[in-house]
Amino acid sequence: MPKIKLKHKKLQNWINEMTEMCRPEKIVVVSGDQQQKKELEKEAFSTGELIKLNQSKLPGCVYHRTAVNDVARTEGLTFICARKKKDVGPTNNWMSPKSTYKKAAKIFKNSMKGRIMYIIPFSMGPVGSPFSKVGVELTDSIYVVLNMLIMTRVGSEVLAYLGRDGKFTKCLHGKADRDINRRLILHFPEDNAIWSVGSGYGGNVLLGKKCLSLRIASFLAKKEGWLAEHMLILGVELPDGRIKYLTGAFPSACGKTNLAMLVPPKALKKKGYKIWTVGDDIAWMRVDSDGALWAINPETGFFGVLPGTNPHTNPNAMEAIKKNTIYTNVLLKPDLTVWWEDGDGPPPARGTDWTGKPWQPGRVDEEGKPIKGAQPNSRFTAPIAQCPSASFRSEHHHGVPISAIILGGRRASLAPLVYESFNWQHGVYLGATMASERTAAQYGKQGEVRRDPIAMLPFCGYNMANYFRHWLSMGKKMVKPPRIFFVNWFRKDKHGKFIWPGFSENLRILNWILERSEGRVGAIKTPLGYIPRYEDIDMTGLNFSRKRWDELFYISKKAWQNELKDLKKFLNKFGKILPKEVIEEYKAFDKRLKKYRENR
Ligand code: OXD
Ligand code: MN
Repeated sequence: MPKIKLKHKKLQNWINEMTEMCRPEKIVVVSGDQQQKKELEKEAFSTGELIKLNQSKLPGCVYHRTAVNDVARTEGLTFICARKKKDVGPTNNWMSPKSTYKKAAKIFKNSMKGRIMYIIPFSMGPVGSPFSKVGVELTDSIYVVLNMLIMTRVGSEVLAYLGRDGKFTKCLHGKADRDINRRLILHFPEDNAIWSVGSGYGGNVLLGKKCLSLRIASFLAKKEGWLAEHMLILGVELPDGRIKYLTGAFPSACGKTNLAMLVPPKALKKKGYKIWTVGDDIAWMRVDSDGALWAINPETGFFGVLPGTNPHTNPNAMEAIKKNTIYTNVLLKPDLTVWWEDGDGPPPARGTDWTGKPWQPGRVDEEGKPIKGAQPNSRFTAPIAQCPSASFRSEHHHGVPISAIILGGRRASLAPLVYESFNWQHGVYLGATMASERTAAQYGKQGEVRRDPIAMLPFCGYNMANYFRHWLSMGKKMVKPPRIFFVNWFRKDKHGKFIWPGFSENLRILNWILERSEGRVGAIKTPLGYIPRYEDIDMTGLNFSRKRWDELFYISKKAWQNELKDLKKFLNKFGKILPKEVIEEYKAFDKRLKKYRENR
């Protein structure tokens, strides 16, 4: 049996145990240095795990295809294995730790025979910061190693920081035979451990990301008194030179990555506005010694969706992925560059699709449906540092101070463009009751409303009712908690057209949010919360009429009453442990609605 010798006895014992079970032929510790990375790439090119892209057009870029049945997170196969079922709540899949370890061990047994097991020591957040957490991932996939090198801080420095007895999350990943019937994504919060087997898709296998930074971290955050959230972090530089930071929670397919990298519209850029991207997916937030909320992005890379990413929707992302990027499941062009739907330019005359088959525009399947060149969830993995708007604060050990928290969703006809909660408790209620309509690109029925509290439904590592309680208690720890806002960029008119232009123009709304958070501007009180006055939004360079504005902010009493009915069904799932404050807010909103007189 291959062995390595480490100073850290617990780490050593755990690796021995996992080696015993998986039986790799060799063990390699990932050092984080460039030479080793080059060798790993070379090895992956030789086996076909990776394809080298055109190095003069895409320097440092590589290409990977996953198995066709392994293209997205598999929520149905994702489990929280706490000892008591009630601790994971009604929104998580549960299995008992004891029987699950046994079941998964059978799949892991001998699964790395003839293969190499890589040991990846990694730090989520700057190495050594009190905001950060360390993990060690064991994997038999070079693709995982190369992604982790972009997404997190990896290597010898982390091992040195762990010393002889530092705490770490045990992360085990094995590709096994990638049979969907033998695929399991398992979290053992009470053991600070993750086991993922049978998948090669990013969200299931880059264990620092969703598994550690959200599911395990949310459990730890509850215990230790901080917040691990599915949120972007961005800074808005104001014309007076100050930078104010926001975090934002949005369910999938609401443009979170685009918002994190927003480019100001010309007229606002001229006035001196600028955006600083701290992160596009995860925020870890703590109350610091000044009594304010501070946030770090524990990641160092983006793992973003490609279809729909283009110079209009996200020019900064297009810039960020020109070099040193891993492309997964897109169309491969004959010149070894890449293409995806709604990307940059028309489709090539021919290419190889994400499944490895020859492709031409207009190709259809047996049912006559168009065959896509790129998988709808195809991805780029790129270093944040390559993004033109990357923040200079990403290595700061306690991150950035947060002035406002944004929650969002995709609602075609219900929610106004923006509204502000009355206070922290009301803001938590807005978070607990968040929902979004599914798009064609998502699994499930198009247009169907999916409840997704604070965008954490698939990521909360414990009972969500207690998660709401934790949020309520965090508000009491702060001297001046950030204000909480809800935004909906996706309201449509009666012709089915988006009313608000979105993208860059969203900065006008972020600006109002920041003005509100500093008490510099007034607002209109509605049953939902405070909404902006038309004249308070900086519309320089944008032709947007008051009539369209009023359409954006129309509040339909009947539609909201129906929403409350639907919401009740969701909240009832939690039974008695739902915090009384959430029920109080529900009732107060119901009462405000009853009194409300629509003016149309
Ligand atoms: C992601 C997701 O990949 O939320 O970030 O699914
Ligand atoms: Mn995400």
